[in-house]
Amino acid sequence: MINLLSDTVTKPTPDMLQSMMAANVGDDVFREDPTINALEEKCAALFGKEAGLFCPSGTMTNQIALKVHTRPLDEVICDEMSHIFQYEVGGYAFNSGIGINLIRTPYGILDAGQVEAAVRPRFDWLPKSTLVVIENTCNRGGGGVYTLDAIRQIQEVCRKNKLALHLDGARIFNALHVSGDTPRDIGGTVDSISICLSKGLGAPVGSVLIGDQDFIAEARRVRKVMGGGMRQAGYLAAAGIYALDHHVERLKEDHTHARQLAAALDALPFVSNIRPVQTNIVIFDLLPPATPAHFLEFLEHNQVKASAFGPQTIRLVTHLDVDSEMIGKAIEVFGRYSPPSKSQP
Ligand code: TLP
Repeated sequence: MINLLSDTVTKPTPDMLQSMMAANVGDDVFREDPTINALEEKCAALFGKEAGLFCPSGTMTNQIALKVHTRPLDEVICDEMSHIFQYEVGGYAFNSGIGINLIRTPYGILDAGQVEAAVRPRFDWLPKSTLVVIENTCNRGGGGVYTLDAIRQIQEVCRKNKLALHLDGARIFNALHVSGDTPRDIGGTVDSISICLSKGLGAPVGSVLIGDQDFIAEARRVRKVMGGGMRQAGYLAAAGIYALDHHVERLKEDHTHARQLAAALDALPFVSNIRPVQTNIVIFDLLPPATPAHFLEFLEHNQVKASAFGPQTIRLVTHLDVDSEMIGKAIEVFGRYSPPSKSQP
């Protein structure tokens, strides 16, 4: 099976498994897991932040960040395509009691002017803007990347209006490959970052939230109340350390594969509106009478998996368990697809 559902589907490599098995562990709720401590320090240092917190998922790191940066009745400003709005079960309202102020953009990349316009004036009858969340790369927008300059301008709006700035960096290393910026460049522009180890980096589990000491101290308490205080999870953190050491450079292969898929799709008559491909995500629309259900069934029948990402929309994601040969095969399968005739349901 050529699984292009998501970059979350990867299995640990034999070398990663070996480093997991060899991990030195302890009880992390007592902060006695040396491998988790090392991972948290490594992530924080890489981005020039003071501290880190290992969590089971990117949803949890984002939700903790929302909770720590805000108080009930506050409002978070973000793109309408943001993961925190689309795919976290409305957790901003449930966990933090906050509202959300959505900005609409073509590919999920905000500009400072839009953010400034969304900041609420201070009246008793309005929600209070206290936080901006940006997503780099933006998943639903097709894996698009922020320029450092664009983030710095948003940072300036936040500073002027006393707003915190959180980065959902589930795929931040994909973004850095394209922008050429360093982790420290990005770390200097935002208050907190959620870094996922279980996406393109290929670890089976885990995300790390980074920020300053006070922020992470409070985040640790919120992680506990969410049930995310783990014990000997150093076995999982070891996979994260391995991934950071061995799987960052190779992300550019995933980007090449995504571009190859997009170029092949562009030539097919039933495909339209391929979003600009910058990283490892390819999003496109199917022209009727082709439908996602029909297309995905054909793919599955031919050993290729992809997902529907809207009524006429498909998403493909490349990752370390998909090599060049598999990309070639997937392209060949796409080329053999024919949409149903109009009369067919
Ligand atoms: N995204 C998943 C789905 O939820 C859509 C995927 O397959 O891409 N931020 C971003 C930008 C994400 O794309 C995701 C996962 C998360 C956060 C949440 O991470 P997990 O799955 O670890 O909770």
